[in-house]
Formats: sequence, structure tokens, C-alpha cells
Amino acid sequence: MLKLYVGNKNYSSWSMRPWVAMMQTGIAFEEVYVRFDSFSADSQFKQRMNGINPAGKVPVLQDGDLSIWDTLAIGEYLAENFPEKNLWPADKATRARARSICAEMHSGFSALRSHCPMNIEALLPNRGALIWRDHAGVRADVQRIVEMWSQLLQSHGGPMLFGAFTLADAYYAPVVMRLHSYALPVPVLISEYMDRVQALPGVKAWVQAALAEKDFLAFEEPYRLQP
Ligand SMILES: N[C@@H](CCC(=O)N[C@@H](CS)C(=O)NCC(=O)O)C(=O)O
Repeated sequence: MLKLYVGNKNYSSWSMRPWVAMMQTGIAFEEVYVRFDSFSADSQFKQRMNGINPAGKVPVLQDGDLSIWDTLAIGEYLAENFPEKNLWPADKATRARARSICAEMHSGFSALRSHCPMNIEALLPNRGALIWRDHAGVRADVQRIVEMWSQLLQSHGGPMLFGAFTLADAYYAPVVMRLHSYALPVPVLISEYMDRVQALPGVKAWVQAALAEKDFLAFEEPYRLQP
């Protein structure tokens, strides 16, 4: 059976992506949870990941002796192995577009990622309002996301970015959680898409497990003393 190594569900946005994709499309896997004690070289996390991923990060997908790390590679491996799950859009040009926005997420949106780290359990509207006021980079990232999602939802007719659920929705699910936690301002078309993403069984299952963790990690949220 496939094994998926993931970190704390409250915080690990990268782990969330393949986990949601597999849960949502019914790909069976065994979850291996590796707690974030810290990311220092001598942390239990790094020791646990030693020999599993040379980059020392989660998520990692293991298929027998084969370890696949980094979410784009995991997504491609799943799409190749489970073509019947339609993880990418069927049409070649549309598929290229879906890959483009996943790659854009992978290498971009650094202001949103650094100022609004994923924290599923938290509702931080006041913090979000200050970030929105003070960080033009966050406003620019959100503007680009709004433009991207609006264009896709309008051209494919929803309910997901490319019509039916694809890896692109799994890829942006942590962004949905960030926009929600920090209550960043978005148009109705976007908030309705966010509601639909949060209602997906795969996303609901992740959020439920994140809420059940109750594992406050001060190094993950230096802006709070307690939950
Ligand atoms: N580009 C990687 C990023 C993976 C990543 O940064 N994972 C975080 C957890 S969300 C991690 O393991 N961090 C440990 C570290 O930075 O040392 C991917 O797509 O999987």
C-alpha cells in the first residue's frame, strides 16, 4: 500500500496537498505522521525523515522502495498511476494550464506564504487586517489569486477551478485555508469557491484532523503565546 508521510495537519500546507488529492479521489494510502518538534538538524522530525527524503521534508510518498518527495512530483506520480482518477484535466491544453498554476503556487506567492502561514485552527482577522494594511506583497499575491481563480471559474463554469476536482484544487486548498484564517478580503465569486473547497470531503477530513491535533507549536506561530 502507498504510504504518505505528512507533518502536523494544522500547519503543514505542503502535506495537505497530496493528502487531500488522495482522500478526495479515493486513492488508498497509509498515513505516516511525523510531528514537527522543530526543523533543526538534531530535531526528531529531521531524524525521522533521515533515509526517507534526502531533502528532509514532508510530504513524501512511498511506493515500496521508491520514495517520491516534493508535491509536484508526487502529484505527477499519482496522476500516472491512477489515470482513472482524472487528477489532471483530460484536455492537453487545459492540463498544461492546470500544471502552470500548480507550478506558479510552488514557486510563488512568497509574501502570502511568509506573512500568512497556514494555521487551520486559528481565526486571525485582526492580524489579517494589519497584514493587509502593511504588506503590499500580500495584496498583490491575493490579487493574482483572485484574478486566476475568477478567470478559471468563469471559463470552466465551476464548481472547481477546472470544472471537476483536480490537483489544482488540492494545490490551492491551503491558500483557501489561509484566506479564511486571516479573513483577507475577496470577492463573492472567490468566497463561494472557498466554501465549496472547504466542503469537499477530502478537505473536511484534513481540517477535522487538524482541529483534533491540539498541538500548539510556538515556533510555527511566533505571533501568539497560546491558541
Ligand atoms: N517544495 C516542497 C516543500 C516541502 C516543505 O517545505 N515541507 C515543510 C512542511 S510544510 C517541511 O517539511 N519543512 C521542514 C524544513 O523546512 O526543514 C514540496 O512541494 O513538497
